Amino acid sequence: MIVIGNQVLREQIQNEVRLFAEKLNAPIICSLAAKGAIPEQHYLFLTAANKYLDGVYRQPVVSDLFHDVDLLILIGYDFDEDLKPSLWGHDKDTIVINSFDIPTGDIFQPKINCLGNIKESLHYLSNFCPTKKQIFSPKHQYLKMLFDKRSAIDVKPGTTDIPKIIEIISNYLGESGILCSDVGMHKQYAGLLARTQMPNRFICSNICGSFGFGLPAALAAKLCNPEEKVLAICGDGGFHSTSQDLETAVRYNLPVIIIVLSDSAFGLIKYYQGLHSEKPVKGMTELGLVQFHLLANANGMKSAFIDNLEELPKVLEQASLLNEPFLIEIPVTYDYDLLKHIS
Ligand SMILES: Cc1ncc(C[n+]2csc(CCOP(=O)(O)OP(=O)(O)O)c2C)c(N)n1
Ligand SMILES: [Mg+2]
Repeated sequence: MIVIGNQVLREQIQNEVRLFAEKLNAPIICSLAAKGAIPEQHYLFLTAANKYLDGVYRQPVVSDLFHDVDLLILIGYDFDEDLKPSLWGHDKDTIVINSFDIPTGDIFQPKINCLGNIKESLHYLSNFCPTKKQIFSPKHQYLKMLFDKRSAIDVKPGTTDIPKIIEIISNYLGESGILCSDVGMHKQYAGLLARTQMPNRFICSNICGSFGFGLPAALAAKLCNPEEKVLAICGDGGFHSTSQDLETAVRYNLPVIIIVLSDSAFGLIKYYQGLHSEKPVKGMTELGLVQFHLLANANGMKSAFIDNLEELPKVLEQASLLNEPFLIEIPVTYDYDLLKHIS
């Protein structure tokens, strides 16, 4: 299996990586930071991956993903991108191919560390690579179908269909639109489920994972790509860190769309408290109700409040036609018990 990290995008060597994978006939996964290195409909591409896969797909995906894998070739990979070696266990052989050394410390020891120009390493290694006859194991065949569909996820009654929101956003953005994600539960859904066909079309804060990233990232993405649709997806908690940039967006008239998923909570933290059977601490992870659509108006920005997801595609199109910054507030109820559904 080939595992792609963000260095591949930084060095713009995604085509060489794809050709290498095609020569080997090896399945491909990537970190959230490397989304778009390989178009997600590519016949060898399985999924962007991290530890939230099981929860988002509500079934034990991670163990099946790595079950039949005997060798992982990690290209431009940094374990800090949240695709940790613990996901595949420590009993599998690994080859790291990177242009600079990332100290792995006690986290994992690659069997071979192939350090130097990645393009040249791939070129050299491909002379020795046998081609696998069978592309996918039966488990990978099933997973490919699941990942390509994305919508195969059931939604627990009383919770919001977050995968549906991500699907609508992906449809709106098309192939070249840019999705910037803030940090929280919503980032895991967006990172694992958004369809990303081109490099640098999914932007999120990795390693530091600082929330408040989504809105300013979207403004920067729009400045760099004025012709592209740009959308920020944010949670209500993190959004407060940089919500003053609503005014920046208005002042510079940067036509980005900002979606705030409002669960009146630090959702991801509440999720972890649930996993550890802790009660959410009132006033710590649960927040008061904020009317984000009014906050946008207070900054001179138009907005919409949507409590029926059916309306979202139309509102996105209308907002896009306005050609000015626009905020959409969506109240959500996350499924905080995600992993408990896996037997
Ligand atoms: C600056 C900063 N402080 C704290 C955290 C830890 N943290 C990660 S996610 C999260 C909760 C995010 O809540 P929200 O923005 O509402 O998103 P949700 O999880 O509800 O989708 C927190 C506190 C962080 N990543 N960055
Ligand atoms: Mg929240």
